[in-house]
Amino acid sequence: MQEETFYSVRMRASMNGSHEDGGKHISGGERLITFDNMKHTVNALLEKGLSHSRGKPDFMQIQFEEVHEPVKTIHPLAMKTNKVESPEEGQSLARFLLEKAGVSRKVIEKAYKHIPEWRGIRGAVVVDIHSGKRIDQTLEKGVRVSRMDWPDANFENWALRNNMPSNSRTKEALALASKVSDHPAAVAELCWSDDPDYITGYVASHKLGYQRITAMKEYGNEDGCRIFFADGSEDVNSYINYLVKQPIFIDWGEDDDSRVDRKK
Ligand code: WAQ
Ligand code: MG
Repeated sequence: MQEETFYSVRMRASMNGSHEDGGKHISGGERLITFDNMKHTVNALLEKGLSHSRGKPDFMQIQFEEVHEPVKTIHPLAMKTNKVESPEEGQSLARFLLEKAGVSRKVIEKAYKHIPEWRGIRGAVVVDIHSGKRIDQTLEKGVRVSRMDWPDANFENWALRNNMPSNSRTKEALALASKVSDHPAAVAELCWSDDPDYITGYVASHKLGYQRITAMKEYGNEDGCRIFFADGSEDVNSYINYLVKQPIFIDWGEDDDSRVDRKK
């Protein structure tokens, strides 16, 4: 029996008006916490949106709500860092990994053709691995994965063991990728940041784990990408509902890290 009550806290910030009014997306954030962490969390999200390399927001919304669904705890994907010399090398490795994860070359190329038109989106797009078509209905908003978190003490153990700096960017990205891939409809994810000062991205899947790639674009470039490749023959609406609504905690244990490429 789960006794504690949890709260979903979400922030979004934009510039030149709200997102609805066509403003530029600056920053977003989603947390899952207990009530005693509310002040701290709201402040952390405020700080995240206020001091952002994409610009100074003139619109921000922070909201919280009690979560009624039971929280599920999952392990983080195992992580591997792939060092590359250039964005070209990074992008070609990303295509290779997507194919290894089960997305056909044809569908990968079809998705890549659309990436430029999806760059303003503040969430992710969902692409069907059979047709190569976008299958979410969220238009310029995108699907925003929410209600997941990774308690700090456990994340710090993970970071120490994996020789990673314990920064919140990696924590948030790995938590999101672990949630996204932990569903029967999930096939693979492709991501790089829209922040001009961060060029590391990743391909993630249940099978391959969280495969960081150290250069996916040039510094200064503000075009990000987040695509969830999904099996469209599964119930896509229930997948999207899972992404937005299912509360998830990440919990790492010592023996979770042998899983990269474990099916190879
Ligand atoms: N749900 C769906 N899409 C999201 C979410 C979310 N919760 N958060 C961000 N996105 C989308 C949105 O379109 C952003 O513009 C884009 O992803 C990039 O988001 O291990 O920092 O937060 O070193 O800028 C990956 C590597 C970093 C981290 C990714 O993405 C590491 C990153 P950002
Ligand atoms: Mg960003």
